[in-house]
Amino acid sequence: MQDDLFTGNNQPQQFGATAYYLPGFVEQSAPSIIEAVRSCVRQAPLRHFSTPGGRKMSVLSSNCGEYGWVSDNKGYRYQQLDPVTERPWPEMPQVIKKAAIAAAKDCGFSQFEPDACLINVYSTGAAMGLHQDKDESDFSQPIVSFSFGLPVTFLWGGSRRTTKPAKIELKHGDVLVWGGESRLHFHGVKALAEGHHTLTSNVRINLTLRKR
Ligand SMILES: O=C(O)CCC(=O)C(=O)O
Ligand SMILES: [Mn+2]
Repeated sequence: MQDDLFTGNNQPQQFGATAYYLPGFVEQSAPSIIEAVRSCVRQAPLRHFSTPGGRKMSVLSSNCGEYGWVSDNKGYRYQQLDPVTERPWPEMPQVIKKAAIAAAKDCGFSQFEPDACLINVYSTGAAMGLHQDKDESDFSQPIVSFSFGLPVTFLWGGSRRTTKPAKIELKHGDVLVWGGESRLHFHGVKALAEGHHTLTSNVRINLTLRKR
């Protein structure tokens, strides 16, 4: 049974008021999740989004699910059609959706209904600056974030940009869940260091699951 793939017996480690680290939660299901991601990006190709300010993001992105997060000179938003293919985003693979719901539940968010999964692929040097996830309409829904492949330093800030962030070393198969009063905390990732991973080669894959 699919659910047996989730190592849900690891106790979540709290790193914020309602923010949790689940080491290795998706390690066993990683091969099937990564295969599902490959299928998605064959249908909706990876691309560098531009920020509203006109800067190209260093990470390569795509989406699966009913809605996809996009960014261009008109702003950040969710939309049902991929602006590149002008088609709906690929359906969210069940192996991804089920793992995210299970992770959220383990952290006390039993009503998580993800309808958007942002796929981020980091190559050497790619990073994400401190930001808040605030393009969603219902902040009572948490954020669930999967890491695969190369390790990276995740930055966990406060509710203001000026708070010095804490560092969390994320490795293959780790999951972060944050919601409730931690939902709008600033976060980001440091530049990816060069390396090799058997399942992802020279990149890190992040999946960020949210309800739009
Ligand atoms: O890559 C990560 O771990 C974080 C990604 C993220 O915060 C985002 O896409 O909003
Ligand atoms: Mn984010």
